[in-house]
Amino acid sequence: MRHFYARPWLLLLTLLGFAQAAQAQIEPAAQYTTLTPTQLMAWVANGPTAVSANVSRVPLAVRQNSLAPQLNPNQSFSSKVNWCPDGMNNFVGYLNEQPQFNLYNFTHWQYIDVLTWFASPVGIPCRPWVEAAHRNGVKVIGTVFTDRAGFQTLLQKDASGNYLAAQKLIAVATYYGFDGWFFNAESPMTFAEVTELRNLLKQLQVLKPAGMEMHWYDALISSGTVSYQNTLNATNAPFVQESATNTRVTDAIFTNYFWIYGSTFTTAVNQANALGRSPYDVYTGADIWPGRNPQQLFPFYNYQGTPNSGWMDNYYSGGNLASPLTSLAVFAPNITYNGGLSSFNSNPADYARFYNGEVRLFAGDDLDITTADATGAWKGFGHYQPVRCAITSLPFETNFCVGQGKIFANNGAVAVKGWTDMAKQAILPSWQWARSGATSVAARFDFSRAWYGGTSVQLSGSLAAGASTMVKLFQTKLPITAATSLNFVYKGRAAGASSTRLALYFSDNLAAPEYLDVPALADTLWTSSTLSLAAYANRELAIIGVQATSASALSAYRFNLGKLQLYNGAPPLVGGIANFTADATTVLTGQTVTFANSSTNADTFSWSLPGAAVITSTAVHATATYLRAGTYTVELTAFDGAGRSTLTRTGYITVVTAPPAGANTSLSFDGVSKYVDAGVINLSGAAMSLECWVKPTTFKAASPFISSLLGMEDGGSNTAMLRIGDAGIDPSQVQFVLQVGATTRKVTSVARLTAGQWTHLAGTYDGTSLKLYVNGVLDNSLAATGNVVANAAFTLARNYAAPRGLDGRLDEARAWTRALTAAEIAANACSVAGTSTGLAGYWKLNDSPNLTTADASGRGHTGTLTNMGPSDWSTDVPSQCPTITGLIPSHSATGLQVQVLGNPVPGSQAEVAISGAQGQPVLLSLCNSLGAVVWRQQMAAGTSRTSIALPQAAGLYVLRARTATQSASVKLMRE
Ligand SMILES: [Ca+2]
Ligand SMILES: [Ca+2]
Repeated sequence: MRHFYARPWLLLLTLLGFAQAAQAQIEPAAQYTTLTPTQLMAWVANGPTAVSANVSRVPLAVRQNSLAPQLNPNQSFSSKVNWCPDGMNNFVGYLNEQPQFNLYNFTHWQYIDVLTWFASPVGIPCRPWVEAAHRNGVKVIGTVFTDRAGFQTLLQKDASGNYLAAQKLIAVATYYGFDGWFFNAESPMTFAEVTELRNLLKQLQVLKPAGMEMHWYDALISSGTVSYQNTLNATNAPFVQESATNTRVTDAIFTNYFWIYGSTFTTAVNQANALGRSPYDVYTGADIWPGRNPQQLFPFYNYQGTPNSGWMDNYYSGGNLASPLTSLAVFAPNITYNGGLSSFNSNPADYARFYNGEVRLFAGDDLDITTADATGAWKGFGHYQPVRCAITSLPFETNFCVGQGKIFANNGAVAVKGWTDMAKQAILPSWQWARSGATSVAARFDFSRAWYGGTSVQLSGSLAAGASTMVKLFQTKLPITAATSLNFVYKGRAAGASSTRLALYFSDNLAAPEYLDVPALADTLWTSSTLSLAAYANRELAIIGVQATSASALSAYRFNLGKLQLYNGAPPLVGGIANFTADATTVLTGQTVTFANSSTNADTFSWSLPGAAVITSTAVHATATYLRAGTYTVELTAFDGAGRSTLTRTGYITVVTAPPAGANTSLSFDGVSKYVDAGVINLSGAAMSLECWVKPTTFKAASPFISSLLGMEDGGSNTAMLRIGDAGIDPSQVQFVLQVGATTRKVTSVARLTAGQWTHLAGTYDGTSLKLYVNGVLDNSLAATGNVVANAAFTLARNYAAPRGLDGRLDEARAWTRALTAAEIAANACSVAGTSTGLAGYWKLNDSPNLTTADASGRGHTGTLTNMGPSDWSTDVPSQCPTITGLIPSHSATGLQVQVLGNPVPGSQAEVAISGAQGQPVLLSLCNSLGAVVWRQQMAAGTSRTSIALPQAAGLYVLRARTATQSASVKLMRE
């Protein structure tokens, strides 16, 4: 989205810049939460880019809003709020709990209606945020933010004139459980193209399920020109409603930010009325990023010399908060995280300033939502907007967890660890913080004390004799019955006599709350108290608060509320949500998988592990071992006294058979974390070459669009590598990058690689030019003279930074200190002699199941598999090298071998590999430790793999294999 004084696309650059600023690494599971337009067009629910772990399981809560219980009842719910942090996938693009406290967070859902998950080209919201939003009744919409070529891809139609992208966008949102799309088109198109785009949007209106919303950003006009209107007018109206046919095109428009005066709003309201649409379908945009646009939040920012923190007043007719003119869109509110209001993004210890910044957005410069801020000060969005209410039925429970913390408490038992998981965010207080009475007691989230999760709510300070402080926490709409009880968990201390009371405000008498005494405070353990609300039957509970009072002067008072629960009848078993991850999702037969249980509000667990050696477990963190290759489903039921929640991860674990030792293999990388580190290699000098085979699985869809293959890039001047993709080229084009003298030279292939296809690549430098060969044929070259500068750590499948990894396979990687000739490259793609002249490092990648790979050049540059496991060895090798494939397993020529896969054996069956039988049948026999044969079977000639049934008794056995001419044996440990 555009900024004042900025060129189109600046926002995209900003967004990409944040990827480095936030230093957030997208976890592997989230790699398809952004898609290219091409990937979107190919998306299917059972395809490789559909991520089941990203499916939200929380339905959108229904809100019931009331003005009377607001701090200021003279407000309006007509004006909606679209909240649009800049670059969501860079801050919070995670599907699971992260071992990091200082990720971006949001704790004011009650003031917004829609969260735009702003990411590109096609940004899919991440489940934990969707689930947190939905619990609060907030919709989350994904983003389509691409260039002309991207939109051209999306405009493909079938023979009947149906836009395939419209179907795909609905299918993606439906599959993942989010609520629509935000369209950001900021590169010019032809009139014909932009007309097609409007037709696609119209088709989305027909296809979308009830409740889904499509928002349009004010950039293109109907001619196809980019021309920001900063309001809704006749020029951009055709993207909202087509007046000639009275056809709905989108549900809302998010206008650009370059407006100052009230006429912006008059124009928008008149245009919406003329279209027969609500003025609240217009979200007048505010870009609150410092120093960029007119809508600055705080008085220390000026616009053209004038403090402008009162710009929000323009949204209301005559300044009357009951009469909003349009809705509101807020861009870049992550100002609190990486815009200078805190250094939380780089320093976890700075959390208080981050959370204060979030409070300041909504409560104003005085950080107090109950008070009017000084003239010229920022008043806070909460001054203008009432709190929405999703607390409308019993049971209601909260543990005040903000979804991250520096501790994790499980029913008061504290583990010290930094963590973030928005899916664990509780329903948070409606006001932060609505305090009245004595100001010497403050309310805040306490990150050091929690009953469950990372935080509790704390009231602390001092009180003068007879003084009291009231803190309103929740605005609710809860029907109380004779069977309703309130349970709360608390701790605290007071240096003297004090009284803490819960305050219940009912809709029929909002002026006078009913008070419930909190039993005496104790600071050692959390106390749980339950109170009957039968006395208030048939009344509607509108506000829940807490009050601190003291008859005598009190210097040190603290009250922590860790849990609050209202329910009818027996206490509900609320909130257990099963969740888990595996330490590896692709493993070998016999390898143990450990499941990390990240369920919330649960204390007992039942695992179902079909296909594993042991198929059930009640451990918190279960382990499983699989004896046969295949894909396996894992199911966890988390109990909170009784069964509450089951999570089934279908086909979650892939079990593969290890390639036999010595087989010709390749290595599989994930594009995110896996690579091989071969240590420092010196390739500096007059000439050099790099070679490898590569089979990409996917190409990079996000900046910097690089998939590294082999070589070095240390951030200084040492640079020598083959990679795929770079800024300004297609992510499937190959690049040979080399530091020659003082200059970094790049030669890019004309050819584009094909995913799923093996290709041989070679880059050479001979002192006069860089040459790039694809499948042995010279593809491109670049003149250069000087000496190569390349003496640094040499890696396979990664350089410089983790996001530059290869998602795919590598084989036959070589580094040379001389320029190979075209004839050599063409002749030696599949193998060279380790003693070849100038060979500086040579990884045949034939080292299954080791976690190192030998340097066949004899120079000792053994590669270390990093973030990898034995299941990353693959027998998928270049089919262009058949003779090599056949020759490598040298063991078969040397004699009979028998191997137990996964030893010790945890179950009743063992998987056995046989090699070297030279075409003869094999007699397998199993002896116990006393030498008695307990099992015996003849294997047909050619058998290389079999399962054998083991006796009940654990212990040591000996497995013998025998042919007419050979015998071999191996010890087998039965667990
Ligand atoms: Ca205020
Ligand atoms: Ca190999």
